[in-house]
Amino acid sequence: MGGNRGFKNLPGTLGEIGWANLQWPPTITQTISAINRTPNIYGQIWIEGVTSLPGPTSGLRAQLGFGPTGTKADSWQWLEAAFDSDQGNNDQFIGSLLPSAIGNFDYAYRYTTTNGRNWLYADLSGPATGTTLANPGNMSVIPSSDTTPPATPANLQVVSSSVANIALAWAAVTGDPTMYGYEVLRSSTSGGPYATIATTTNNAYTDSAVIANATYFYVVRAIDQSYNRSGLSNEVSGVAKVRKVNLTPLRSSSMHTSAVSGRSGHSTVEPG
Ligand SMILES: [Ca+2]
Ligand SMILES: [Ca+2]
Repeated sequence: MGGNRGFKNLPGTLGEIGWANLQWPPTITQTISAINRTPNIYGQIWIEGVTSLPGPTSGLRAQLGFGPTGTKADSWQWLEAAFDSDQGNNDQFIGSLLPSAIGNFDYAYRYTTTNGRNWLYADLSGPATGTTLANPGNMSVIPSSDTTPPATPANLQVVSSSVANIALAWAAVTGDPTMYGYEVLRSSTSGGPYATIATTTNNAYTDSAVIANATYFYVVRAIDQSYNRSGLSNEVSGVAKVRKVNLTPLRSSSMHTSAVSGRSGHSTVEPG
């Protein structure tokens, strides 16, 4: 029944959206964290005779996005926002951000009634023309008190491969009291430049975004809860085809460090 609540969905247009915005807050100061998200960020939208009905609107989606200050919004990172509540005749959406770099950013909402084929961008002043926003939210991402990166991961290996994926594993990094996980980086050429393809809390990752028979080059780095990044591990290459691999045992890089330095007990942290 709720599926019949929709508005007239005109292909390729957003004409049915009467008004939309980034509702609140106008500014955010966020201490960088891999765990603690920003406060909730709200956006509202009005479609005549539709959003005033109780509850969410079928076929209406909203996303919350952010990018470096002054950049066009269609180049930003966007994530799906959830319906929050009815506010007067408007639908209100809710979301939060988890920025992974220090700096100054704009944020805003965008809305679609065509399942993402067209987006209406909206800032604190209301609907925007195009993707250049005059009045976005401003987010300052500041460093935390922890500025020491984890140790660099070692012994990165391709543990298996197929036409559909390449599986990687590496020695777990320990010794950073706020250790969080790893970033997996990939390049089509040895030595990079690498693009980050995943963040994981495991010391293993399976890359399924591969083309059969293509060759990929991987490195990993460790990150702590403040997104301090270690150096890059050794590079490995993988081909997306069936391959038999002989495993060599993985061992902890901090245990390795301790053994070399002759210490026992507490693990040590290598400077980045
Ligand atoms: Ca509603
Ligand atoms: Ca640290």
